[in-house]
Amino acid sequence: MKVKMILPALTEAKSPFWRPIKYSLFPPLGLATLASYLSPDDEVELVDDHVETFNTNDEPDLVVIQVYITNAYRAYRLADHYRAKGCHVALGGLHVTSLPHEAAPHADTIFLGPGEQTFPQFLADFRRDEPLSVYTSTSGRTIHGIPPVRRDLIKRNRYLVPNSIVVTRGCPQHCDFCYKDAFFEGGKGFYVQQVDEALAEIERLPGRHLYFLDDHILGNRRFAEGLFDGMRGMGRLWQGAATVDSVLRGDLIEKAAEAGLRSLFVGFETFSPANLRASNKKQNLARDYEAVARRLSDLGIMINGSFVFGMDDDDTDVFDRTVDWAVRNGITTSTFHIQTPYPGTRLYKAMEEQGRITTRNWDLYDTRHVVYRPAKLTPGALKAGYDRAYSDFYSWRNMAAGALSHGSQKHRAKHFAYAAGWKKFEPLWDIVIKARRLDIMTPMLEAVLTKVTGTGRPKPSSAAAAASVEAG
Ligand code: B12
Ligand code: SF4
Repeated sequence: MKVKMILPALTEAKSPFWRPIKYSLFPPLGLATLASYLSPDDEVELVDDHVETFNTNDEPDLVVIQVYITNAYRAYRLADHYRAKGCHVALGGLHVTSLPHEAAPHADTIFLGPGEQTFPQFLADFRRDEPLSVYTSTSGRTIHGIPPVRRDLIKRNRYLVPNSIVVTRGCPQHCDFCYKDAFFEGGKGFYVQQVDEALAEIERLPGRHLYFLDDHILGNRRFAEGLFDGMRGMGRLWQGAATVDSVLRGDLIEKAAEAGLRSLFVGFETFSPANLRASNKKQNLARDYEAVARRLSDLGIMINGSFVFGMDDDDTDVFDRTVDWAVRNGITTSTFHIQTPYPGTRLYKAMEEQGRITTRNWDLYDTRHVVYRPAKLTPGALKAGYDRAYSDFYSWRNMAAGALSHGSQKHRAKHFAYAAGWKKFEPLWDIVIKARRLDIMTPMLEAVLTKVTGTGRPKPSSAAAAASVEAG
């Protein structure tokens, strides 16, 4: 059987004005995971529209397309194209799960939820010529004993981080704005791989650098401890994501650092307790955000701070306050978002009931556009504040100031190199991407992520000492 798997790109990723490096970070791991359920006799092609142009004149037996919210329109166009030729088109992923009725007219089969149980079931039905039109993942979700990801299908030199990996699914928390509860509805919302299987998957990855794309790598203490014990001594350098509270609790973060954690994506999101309560982000309430930054910095772990603007308690000063805090506390990179009510989430439902959704053009649901009516800000002020936050945070002055907040010379240098490398060298990234040689940048990334030792901290400046975190 001939199978084509496609990760369509969002319109913006194809624009000459956009940042190609952002879309050349990670390979299509979800599709490579699904490909592992195909038989060795199947002829499979995996294409990633973000990083390659591909032929659409072919006629595979089965076309598998992954749909995110911002690539939905292109995904539907590709689906319609292949259906018109008589190919069987299967659509799945987050957006299909949120809006099955929107996706269904473009597909022969749609999939709701994670694919590890439903896709093999569909394949068996398809081979018998009895495929269903909808498969829903409900009970019996597990990632124990899943086959190894088909990494042979990934064109490694097109990605800065070819070694992305997930060893858990979902998250134990329930934030109202997050995709998670909608995607995992009807079954378990957080489950983990077996430690030895996760370690075996890591062993299969060449080089030193890894990026765990798990929503919350510290979410299951027992699993994480086992994983980090197994990884100690492997010489890996890795990045991942976790919540504020999990960084403060116990000594898991020290174990992660010993296992090679060098940079962590942390969901600070907002300093306002009212915002935290309203979005059910309970795990951040009354947590000392500065202590999180200090603890990670002392372990030599760089921080990618996630911050959301436009929640109902935010007014015009939220942008400057957030940037000041991030710079003072040595946050290496910041990911700012304009609050975005994704369909399927409790936030979307609430906004819809209040009549506050202003557009349903999914291309704009990329956290860079205002798609609802904010409470205390005008849409224009929210967008302008968001844009300003990015340019202020990544100004040379603030990158230097943030770097200087760390105790060791090496951490300062790493911070500066990482932040500047990410935001200030676009032409260089473009050249390397065009040459399809992103692999030559990996040693540089690994050098920036090497261990920092002797992190004696400087005495906090009076400004830093005076800074307070409302949520703390
Ligand atoms: C890595 C990542 C990226 C990477 C690259 C993605 C890639 N190459 O795959 C980059 C940095 C480019 C990125 C960018 C963006 N991302 Co992103 N990203 C992620 C992240 C962290 C991990 C995705 C992943 O690999 N998961 C692991 C694999 C194994 O799971 P999976 O891909 O979901 O696949 C499984 C299922 O979905 C299902 N499945 C998927 N497709 C299909 C198809 C069929 C037929 C079947 C049967 C099953 C199936 O089966 C797979 C196995 O279970 C997720 C968060 C998350 N936890 O998912 C956010 C996430 C997907 N991103 C999100 C968003 C909003 C964006 C951006 C718009 C953000 C922005 N401001 O720019 C952009 C746009 C991306 C785009 N192309 O449209 C949202 C999506 C919300 C939504 N409702 O669609 C998420 C959920 C983050 C969040 N919490 O809000 N992202
Ligand atoms: S902690 Fe993060 S991944 Fe988990 S539910 Fe909240 S926003 Fe989603």
